[in-house]
Amino acid sequence: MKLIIAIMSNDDSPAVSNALTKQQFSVTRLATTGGFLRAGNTTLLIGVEEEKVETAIAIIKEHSSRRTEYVPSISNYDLGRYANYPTEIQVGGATVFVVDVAQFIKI
Ligand code: 2BA
Repeated sequence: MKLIIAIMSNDDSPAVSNALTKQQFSVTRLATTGGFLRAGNTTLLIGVEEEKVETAIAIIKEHSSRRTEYVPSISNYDLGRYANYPTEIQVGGATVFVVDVAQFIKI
């Protein structure tokens, strides 16, 4: 058995955990904080049989891949008027660890 530890943004985690749960994976959600940015993120713990690890990672990837989004930026004065230029930002992405489970016991 393996334990998948997946750290992702709070925005992506509901879609990831819903998709995993629909596919019969068991998921524990932890509210965590990134050490560098000190911003909230979500860590999912997913205990899976070894042969299902790739399926779980594919689901995580589908719903949390790094992508480009556009947000309105601060207005710039241009051509005699103020104009809003969208700014490109990178959102999403997940950090995934897969570790061996020595024992799995439900009491
Ligand atoms: P990512 O590398 O995508 O990491 C996103 C979050 O995943 C991290 O949040 C942290 O909570 C977790 N994480 C990533 N790698 C990890 C690891 N090896 N062990 C444990 N947890 C891990 P933050 O720590 O707030 O980092 C946010 C982003 O800032 C990182 O995005 C990375 O692009 C950058 N970053 C992190 N540490 C950095 C450092 N020491 N110097 C420069 N940039 C750093």
